[in-house]
Amino acid sequence: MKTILKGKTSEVIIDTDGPVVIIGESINPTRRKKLVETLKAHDFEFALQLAKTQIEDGADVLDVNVGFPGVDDETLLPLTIKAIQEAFDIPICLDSPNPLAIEAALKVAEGKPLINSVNGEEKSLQAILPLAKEHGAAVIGLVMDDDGITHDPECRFKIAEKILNRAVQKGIPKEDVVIDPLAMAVSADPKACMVTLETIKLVHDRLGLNITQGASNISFGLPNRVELNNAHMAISIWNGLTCPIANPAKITAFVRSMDLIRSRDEYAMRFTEFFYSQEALKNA
Ligand code: THG
Repeated sequence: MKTILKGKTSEVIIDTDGPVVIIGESINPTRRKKLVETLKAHDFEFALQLAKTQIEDGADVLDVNVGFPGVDDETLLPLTIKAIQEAFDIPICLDSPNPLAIEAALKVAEGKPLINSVNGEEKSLQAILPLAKEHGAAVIGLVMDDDGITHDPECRFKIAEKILNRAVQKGIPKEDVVIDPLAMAVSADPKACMVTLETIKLVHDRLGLNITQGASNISFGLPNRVELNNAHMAISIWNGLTCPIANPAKITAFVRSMDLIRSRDEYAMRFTEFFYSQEALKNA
């Protein structure tokens, strides 16, 4: 299954049989005071710097989230996306819980973006799917619905299937639906990772769709986060995860290793290229 995303002229293929695609998470105000302050002032320099660093570190797509208390994201999300796509030819993942902000962002996004996100709630399906269809965008489906979040992988799978069916009914191609199995903190729930890993397997085996997840969600509240995230990421990728939302500075070397081990990187080309590009940056 191939989900094709586009920037101004660039193209990124998320392929269930290909290498892992990295969606850079860093343009997100969570714990980034400076991003909040600069975005409030419509000063995009810092956001552009985060974009540049993430691209150098291996991001294929950039997640853009401008959610902070009091924000007018209907104005700010499109402005931020325009600034980023004027400077960088990269596909965007539009990250907002507000359908009006998503709609405004879709009007200015170049190429073919990824909407983050729709979920199985009736009002979300009705607000987001028509926008994805109208703008020819791909969409992330979160496996929660009007009954909230279930801890049964079969129930999470059923929500994924429902989102897919509703999208296809609306005329969205099935390859443009990417499922998020809801990675959550294992410190709060000892079964959190197992539920997510099993959901990934079910969605991969039965629907064959591309799968994303927040790579660092599972380690909230714990030390040694990178090691913990990567252990979880290895099993997730083995089960069918194809496009994590992550900090590329912390995940790219690991992802290149996974691709090489899984025979998705002939002659270790991407593995070594990444190593030498990082060496060049260090010596620049
Ligand atoms: N699924 C989908 N979208 C998502 C998430 C998801 N969007 C938001 C979030 N989860 C993923 N994005 C981020 C952005 C920033 C941080 C974490 C997730 C972040 N993390 C570190 C922390 O928590 O302390 C700090 C930065 C770092 O480790 O470098 O800032 O699950 N569809």
